[in-house]
Amino acid sequence: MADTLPKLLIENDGAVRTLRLNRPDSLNALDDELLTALGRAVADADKDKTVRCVVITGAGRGFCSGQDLAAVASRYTSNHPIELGSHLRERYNPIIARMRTIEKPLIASVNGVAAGAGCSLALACDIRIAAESASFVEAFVNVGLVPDSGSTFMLPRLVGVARALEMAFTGRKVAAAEALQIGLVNQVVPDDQLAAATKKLADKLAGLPTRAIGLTKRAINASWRADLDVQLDYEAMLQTTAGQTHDHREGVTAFLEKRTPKFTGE
Ligand code: T3D
Repeated sequence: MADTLPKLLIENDGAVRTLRLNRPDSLNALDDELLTALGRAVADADKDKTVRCVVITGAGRGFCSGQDLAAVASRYTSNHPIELGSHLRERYNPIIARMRTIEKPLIASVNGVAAGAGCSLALACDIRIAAESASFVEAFVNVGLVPDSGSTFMLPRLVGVARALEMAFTGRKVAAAEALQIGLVNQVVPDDQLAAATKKLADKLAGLPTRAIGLTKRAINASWRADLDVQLDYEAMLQTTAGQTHDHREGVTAFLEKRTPKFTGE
């Protein structure tokens, strides 16, 4: 049956923008229409100064089941050679790259299973908060594929090489409790408290100095390809920028005046 609902719901709550994948019948599988909408929504949130924290979550019982395999069924019934690289380069890679460079905090609120590229989507967020019933599946091997959409980059950095390889080789389901234990998620909460816990964290992050947070993300991303001397210099450069923000001046002034700072994100 064709989808009749918008495949991506965009919700604003103060300075927090939530992007809700909305194809619950397929556990929010990614077809081209949803990928296009998600790519646009991440870019829009990046450009919109009123947005100071972005949440990605799923409707229904799944977070995201990765590539919609039903939508590409025709590949497997024709004799044409299958070429997946161009699909990734065109559709997935720009979204993941933008998620890693958007200079505002990005939270995955993982409400259910995150599989294949859906797992990669969660990994590309800055912080993961998971419901107790959520799980993570590097499902690629189950369909004879290599982890993509950044999983081979993010996963070993989060959980270490041995665990990353084991998850990728076996394609087994990692439950939320184990995900917390191995550093794959930051927090696990009872299912009925996920929305409230996500809101609490998102509101907190949205009220912080957004420029400093963005520059921090830039610095930590850069550290993966730098040596210490280069990184020290980069920190000094970014601190010059942070030092010129309104929020830096406000933070120090508020401290000296013994009051709570009012950060504006500028
Ligand atoms: O261009 C390219 O192809 C390259 C890009 C590749 C990136 C990738 O993401 S490759 C990996 C693709 N994803 C998968 O292989 C995951 C497939 N799904 C599953 O393994 C399982 O569904 C889950 C582990 C995610 C969840 O299992 P479970 O038992 O909780 O649910 P279920 O019963 O399997 O699924 C519920 C429904 O969602 C079901 O539909 P139905 O029978 O109720 O009508 C199922 O077919 C549908 N569904 C789940 N995943 C997908 C999907 N439909 C389309 N595509 C899916 N990926």
